[in-house]
Amino acid sequence: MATGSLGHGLSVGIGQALAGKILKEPFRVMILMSDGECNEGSVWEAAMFAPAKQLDNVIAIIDFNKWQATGRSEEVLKLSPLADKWTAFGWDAYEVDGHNYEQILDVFSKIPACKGKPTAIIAHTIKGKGVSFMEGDNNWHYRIPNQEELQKAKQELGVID
Ligand SMILES: Cc1ncc(C[n+]2csc(CCOP(=O)(O)OP(=O)(O)O)c2C)c(N)n1
Repeated sequence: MATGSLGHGLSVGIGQALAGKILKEPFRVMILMSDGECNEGSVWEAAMFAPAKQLDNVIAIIDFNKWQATGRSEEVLKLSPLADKWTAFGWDAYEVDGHNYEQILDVFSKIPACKGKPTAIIAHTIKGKGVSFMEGDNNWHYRIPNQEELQKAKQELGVID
C-alpha cells in the first residue's frame, strides 16, 4: 500500500501485524516511512499501540533524509533525537547509514532482537544520493526530470552507459 497522505502507512501496517498475531501467522510487516511523515500525530498514536500489543512482527524503516516538502525537517518541526523517541515509545530502535545495505541487513538478521518489541530502523540518507544535480536539492521533491536530466541521472547511477 502506498500512502501519499502522510501518516497512514504505520497504522495500516500495524493493523496487519496485529491480524498476523491473532491468526498465528508467522509473517512480518515492513513499513517504509519518511522523516516528514513523523510530524503526523497519527504516527505517534500507532507508535504507542504496537509495543502495547507486543507486535514484534513489525519493522518500521524511517528514511531520515533531513528534508521535507517545504524545508529542512529540523526547521519545519524538530524530530531529533529521533531514535530516542522510538525507544521511549517502547520500540527496539537502530540507527544505520541508509545507503549501506550491509548495515540494514545486519539489523534485519537480528529481528526480533527484543522479543515482544517492534523494531524501528532510523536510516540516515542523503536526498537524491548518487545523482550530482539532485543530491541535497530539495527542489526535486516536486520537480520531474526532463529527458536529458533523466538520461544523465541514469548514467550517474550506472543504470545505462
Ligand atoms: C496528511 C498529509 N499532510 C500534508 C501533506 C503534504 N505534504 C506532501 S509532502 C510533505 C512532506 C514530506 O516530507 P518527506 O516525506 O520527508 O519528504 P522527502 O524528502 O522524503 O521526499 C507534506 C507535508 C500530505 N501529503 N499528507
